[in-house]
Amino acid sequence: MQEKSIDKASVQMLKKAKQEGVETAFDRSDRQNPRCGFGELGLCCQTCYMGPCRIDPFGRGAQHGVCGADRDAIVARNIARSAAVGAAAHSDHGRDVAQNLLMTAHGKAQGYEIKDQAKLLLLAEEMGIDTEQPVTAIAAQVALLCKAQFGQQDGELLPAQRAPEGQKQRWRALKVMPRGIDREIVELLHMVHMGMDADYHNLLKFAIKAALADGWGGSAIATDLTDVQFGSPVPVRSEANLGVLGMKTVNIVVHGHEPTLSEMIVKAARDPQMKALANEHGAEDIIVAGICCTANEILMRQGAPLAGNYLQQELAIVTGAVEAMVVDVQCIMPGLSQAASCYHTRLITTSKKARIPGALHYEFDEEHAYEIAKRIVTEAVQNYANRDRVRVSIPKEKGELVAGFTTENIFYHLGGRFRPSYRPLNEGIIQGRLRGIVGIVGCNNTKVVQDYNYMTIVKELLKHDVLIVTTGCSAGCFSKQGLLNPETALQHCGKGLRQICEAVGIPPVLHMGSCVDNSRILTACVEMVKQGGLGTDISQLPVAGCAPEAMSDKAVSIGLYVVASGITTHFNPPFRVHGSKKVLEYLSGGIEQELGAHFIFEADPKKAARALIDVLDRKRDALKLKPMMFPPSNGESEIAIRAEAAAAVQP
Ligand code: SF4
Ligand code: MSK
Repeated sequence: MQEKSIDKASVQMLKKAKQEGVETAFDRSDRQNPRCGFGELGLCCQTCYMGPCRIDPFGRGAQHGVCGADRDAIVARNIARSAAVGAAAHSDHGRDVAQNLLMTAHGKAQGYEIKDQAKLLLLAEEMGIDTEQPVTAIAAQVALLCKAQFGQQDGELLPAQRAPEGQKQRWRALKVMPRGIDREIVELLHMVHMGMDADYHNLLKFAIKAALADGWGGSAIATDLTDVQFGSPVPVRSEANLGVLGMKTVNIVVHGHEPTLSEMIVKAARDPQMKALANEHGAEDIIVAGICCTANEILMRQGAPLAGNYLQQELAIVTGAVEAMVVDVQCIMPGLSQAASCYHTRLITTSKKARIPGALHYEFDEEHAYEIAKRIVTEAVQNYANRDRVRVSIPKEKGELVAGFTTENIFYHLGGRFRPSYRPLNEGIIQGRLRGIVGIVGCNNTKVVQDYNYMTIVKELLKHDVLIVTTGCSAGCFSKQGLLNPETALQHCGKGLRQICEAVGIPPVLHMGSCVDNSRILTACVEMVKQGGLGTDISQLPVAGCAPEAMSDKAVSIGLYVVASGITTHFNPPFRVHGSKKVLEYLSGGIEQELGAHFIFEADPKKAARALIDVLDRKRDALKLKPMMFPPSNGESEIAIRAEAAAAVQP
């Protein structure tokens, strides 16, 4: 089982699952081997019903599909289709949050408030909305304007204007500056229809455009309006891993992405009436813990514990101690239904868009949100008596953490309440205390030992004085492993990074939220550019991205918008590009001339870390910054680091 995960709690639950005959994604993944080589290379086309068509990668068999599409068109079209789906998923999440804010403003959403009025006013000002009117009127106008961003037919997307001028000029020159979010996604879906675009470069260009509409549009709207409605995060302490579940408590695990219902469930579970009900049923309390990005949403704002990341969703049920798993949208394995049927766990779906056979369904509706949340909590409490105590085994593992960092509050941590500024961060880089910043984001994937790539890469980067920002299930890994805890994480840091973290009182890995909150990483880069001293464009900053255990279509969209925003990004398992030399070379090289960054497709996490260090060093050289102040904590020389980093870079 150690070959499946480096997380002790997961390994323990995998053994239990095996003993109890419960199938998990890890088993199903093994059964899928060997994977289809055509699919892995991106050379299988299912676009029309004359296919599926396959291109022979060795050049001996078919080199064209029935319609004549070649390998480059098929590979690029598959990526474009994936990007469209990913951008749609993120952005539809943003639209739902905007709808919730609108209904709250109209007094029609039960149990909701507008918690961050200051951020609402800032957004209203940015959008040119009159701020001299009641808060609810401002909120309604902001929500309507955000909703209008989805269907905007012409003109540039409003939130994309936040990008630095240099980047916007590149987008305009390449004609990838996005219009409305839905507009870009629909156009891309049209382009991947049979008999449409067959030019790999053009397909990728439009995929980038839709992805930019996601990153700077749909995802940014989701982040901003979630902050307005539920409060902008502030640093908060909590715990992570399956050990957060209680032996004598009703355990509710919320899983998915949208914070709208999970916030209500946390609120309902803290209601004294619900606690009294739990006591009546013999439980000491009610614990609401999260999986995946729902976990990040309620952790960042409520300090609710995180039960695990993506590959632990079934393993939480295997503890035998989960009364209800409540899911909304995205990253929810249908296999949960089978796992839940092996225990007393009630699997409860809540979105009309994501139903699972075998699950109970309590459909979410803003007008009755709190009532629905109370009914779900009641269902879980009443299920407590059905727990088979003989089969309960909760791992002890849980890591302590500090989460809750945002573009805005990093100002205060770095500069202090009276001098909020990104200056200390930029100065740290300029002076050579910090090598740069890497955003490590993304999922788990059964093709990678769970959490191994994350831990290997992060330790290497911290040692070399790289500050890390993180979101999504990557943040889940670091939460469990103590890297978000200043007390335990600093031991991994180089001297310069350690000095800064100690002086400012932050961990070296900053948890910035869920996968839509990658938009926070973009806006933090914008602030660094504005602060000055590190170039005039995001592509000049010593920053890089890394998704070493990527899994979903959303990850493809994120990868594309991050690279298109000027941030070179390591992505593994790689995009399915290896069937086309042209697409591979473009994404890992040629795209740099057009957008200022490229992809690094590297399976070995140590080499990937070195390649990321090389990216930062090259940016430092180009900016003529001072040499690094201290050697890395393992005593390696700067010359050796550079030689190894350069060797790790792909041709
Ligand atoms: Fe085959 Fe062309 Fe249809 Fe794709 S679009 S399945 S390559 S015929
Ligand atoms: S939940 S998209 S597995 S990060 Fe956002 Fe985690 Fe990836 Fe889903």
